[in-house]
Amino acid sequence: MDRTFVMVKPDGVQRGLVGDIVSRFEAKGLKMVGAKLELLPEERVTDQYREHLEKPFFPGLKQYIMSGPCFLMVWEGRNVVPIVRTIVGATNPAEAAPGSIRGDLALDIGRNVIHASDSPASADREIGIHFTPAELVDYTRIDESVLY
Ligand code: RTP
Ligand code: MG
Repeated sequence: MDRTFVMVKPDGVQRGLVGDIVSRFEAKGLKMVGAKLELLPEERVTDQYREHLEKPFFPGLKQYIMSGPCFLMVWEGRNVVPIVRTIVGATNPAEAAPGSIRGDLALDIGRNVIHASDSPASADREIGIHFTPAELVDYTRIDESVLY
């Protein structure tokens, strides 16, 4: 089954948005298979955002992500990577559709509340950065027979 890495950024944790965000993925029918609240070390932030290392916003991005604990999750479901990106909304909250997490809950591209993997390859890579296999659990959602 497909998996993706999702992370509520420090602004989302500090604003008390974790429950709202988790609810949206649960209500969609996706399955949470890993979760933890963690202050990320610099190496993992750099690895996570390595495609942006040379961008002018990188130092500010790193400072933002390390400014407090993040809520890290792995979600599972058919086509979960693009489905989660749609639920998250456009990178710039000013362009994110109403009903999406960033459209509803964020205002500024530099404080856009949440991260989600942008492809299945990124998801595999990012899950490997942040979770050990033992931290990912196996269980059955009540509606799984309908989903799969
Ligand atoms: P993310 O990786 O966090 O899920 O966001 P994304 O795919 O929608 O956007 P991406 O292009 O990967 O950018 C990563 C994060 O960097 C910050 N950013 N700031 N100031 C800026 O112009 C700027 N551009 C990007 C955002 O926090 C963005 O989510
Ligand atoms: Mg990205």
